[in-house]
Amino acid sequence: MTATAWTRTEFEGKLRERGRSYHIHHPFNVMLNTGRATPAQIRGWVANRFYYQIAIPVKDAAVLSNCPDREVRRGWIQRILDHDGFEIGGVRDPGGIEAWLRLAEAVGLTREEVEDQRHLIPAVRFAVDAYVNFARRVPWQEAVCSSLTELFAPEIHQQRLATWPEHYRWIEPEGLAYFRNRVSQARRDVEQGLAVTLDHFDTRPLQERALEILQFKLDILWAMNDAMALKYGVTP
Ligand code: AHQ
Repeated sequence: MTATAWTRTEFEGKLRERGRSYHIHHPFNVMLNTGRATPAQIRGWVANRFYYQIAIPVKDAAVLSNCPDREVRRGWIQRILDHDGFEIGGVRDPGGIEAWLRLAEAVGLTREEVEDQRHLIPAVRFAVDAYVNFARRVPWQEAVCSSLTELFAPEIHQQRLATWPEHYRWIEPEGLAYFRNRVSQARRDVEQGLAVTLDHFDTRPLQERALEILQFKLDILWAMNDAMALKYGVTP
């Protein structure tokens, strides 16, 4: 006898409950956002997270390539523009990957040493590649569901904006532009991602599958922090 499906409100609540495993609670991130990170730990984080940032538009293109629904694609394609930037009808936006490279320069890295991935930890590469390959392989609605770690992202971006300027005066403030842009972009992303997820996963087994998918992506973010903590240490 299959349990009855949760209501949309109950289901959204179950998704949000998984925020307990979000990487905002990882010791490495707590160190970063409570001002205890050394410049070397911050540079290591920025250089390794760059690989995640450049993977996002590739992941999103995989979702688009699997998605036959034009309405969904019209919304989803915005994510690629957010990261890769664009020049459309005279409107230019350098995009989030460019903003991340400005963050890299603001923390004392060169663009070259970030782009050539010399600092990339193998386990970070494997975790990020697992995300991209997941999005290529699964039904597009499951890939959409995996983006819902962004339910918890506005808080982590706002936390950085609130704490880094006072803790890390050596970082030029304009380097934090990426986090400023993501607060609103993440909110808009989540609106679409949550709507697709609440609509598609409409039986209890499917809803349980959605929670598994979200946990898989939460584990990817957590594993990236584990790798950086091992390599750069966590200053108590
Ligand atoms: O900068 C981030 C970003 O562009 C995205 C896209 C989204 C996805 O499609 O999975 N997730 C995500 C995230 C970004 N930043 C992370 C951070 O901690 O700065 C958070 C991460 C997420 O919550 O998945």
